[in-house]
Amino acid sequence: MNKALARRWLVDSPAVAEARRAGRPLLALESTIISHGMPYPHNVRTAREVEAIVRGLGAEPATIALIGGRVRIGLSDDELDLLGRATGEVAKVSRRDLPAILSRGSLGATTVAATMICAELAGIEVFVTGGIGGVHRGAAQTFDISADLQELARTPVAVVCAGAKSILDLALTLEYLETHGVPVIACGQDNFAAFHVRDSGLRADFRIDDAAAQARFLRTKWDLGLGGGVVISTPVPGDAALPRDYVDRWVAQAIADADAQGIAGKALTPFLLARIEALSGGRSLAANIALVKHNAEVGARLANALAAAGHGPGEV
Ligand code: PSU
Ligand code: MN
Repeated sequence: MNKALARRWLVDSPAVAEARRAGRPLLALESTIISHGMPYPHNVRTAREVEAIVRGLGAEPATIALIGGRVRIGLSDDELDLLGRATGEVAKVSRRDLPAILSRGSLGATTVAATMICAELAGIEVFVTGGIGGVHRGAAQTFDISADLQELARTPVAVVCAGAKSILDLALTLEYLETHGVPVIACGQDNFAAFHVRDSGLRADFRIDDAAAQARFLRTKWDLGLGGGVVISTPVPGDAALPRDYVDRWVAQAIADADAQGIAGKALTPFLLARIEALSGGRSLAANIALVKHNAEVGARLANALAAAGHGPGEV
């Protein structure tokens, strides 16, 4: 691949360009969470608050989206608002969709998969999201496995998340990641997180709480040429976590509604997110906002630690 050619499709925001000049670490943020993951105006407000948290910890947020035929690395407040408001006109862009939306020059919000691709091209090693996509329940029949998992297998970016939502089959999601050699690191507890709920009941591969140790893990993987991504799972803050039995009920109802309405393909995840939010009377949104902010702290610390970490083996 000709990376110089690929980079001609990327444009840094003035703030990102300034951070690069100053040698400050960059932290990638996705935009599908803004356009398809939360309702307006909570989505835009949260995106701005997340950016402020990252800046407060000394890193520069680079929210990634497709605007005017370019991959934009870092967005202005007006651009965040555009993505959050114009939701009907913003395409949900995964790996498959990148060439369509870029060549057409229309508005696109990047999923975890597409944000990883763009972050790597932009030289950004850490990316913060809410929850990753995964193996959907019933995937044995539907084959519905998020392209996020394939991307984690191939693209060298660390993805900080609160695990994944229980709209997915979390056990199969972890199996899939294992098959493809993607390490799942738990931060703050031993188990993989389940988005609204702190504990999925499933053990992560490794527990590493300290950002410097997480950075050494990543450097070791990438120094060795192992490539690919790493999942860093950290649970929703305790005061914002939701009771598991409630979440189970909302998820079951949302999946039944999707089945009844024949919702499938890329529309399924946004449908389930919106349905759960409605069924929970907004409680899922509050948890979502709290966990994204917490993830941003974990991600910013990791971005700083990676900037400080050297390459090669440390002293034994
Ligand atoms: N899960 C969430 N919130 C989200 C998404 C997933 O809890 O906003 C979004 C992310 O952008 C993720 C995408 O990459 O949905 C996965 O979509 P699919 O399942 O269609 O691959
Ligand atoms: Mn899918």
